[in-house]
Amino acid sequence: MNCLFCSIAEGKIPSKTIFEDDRVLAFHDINPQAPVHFLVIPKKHIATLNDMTEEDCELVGYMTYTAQRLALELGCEGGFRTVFNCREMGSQTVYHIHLHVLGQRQMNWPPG
Ligand code: D5M
Repeated sequence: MNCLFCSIAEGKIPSKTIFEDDRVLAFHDINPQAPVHFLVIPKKHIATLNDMTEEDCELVGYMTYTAQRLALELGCEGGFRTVFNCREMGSQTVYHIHLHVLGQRQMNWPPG
């Protein structure tokens, strides 16, 4: 399977890693949209949120907890945004789920 984020998780493609354990990897986004912009991915390949099953609930919850913990470590105690883009209409470009974490600037609503 040819998946960019699986290759990053396997260390075959370098990334600016922030945190890694046996379940998740967090790394800085290559095209940051805020002073803090990193991605949290599961090491397990799940293509889109539509492909998540009930057995993935704990893993996705752990991704969210990792996002929160790292956002605070990176100085986002005033708030931050998390985003899962899903498929074409959600503007997903990399088909391995990833939680965007953006911070250190004022976010607006609704997003574009
Ligand atoms: O977002 C996919 C995100 O992945 C987008 O913000 C760029 C980022 N990206 C793509 N390639 C890399 C590498 N190699 N390192 C770090 N970040 C990367 P989406 O939600 O799918 O639109």
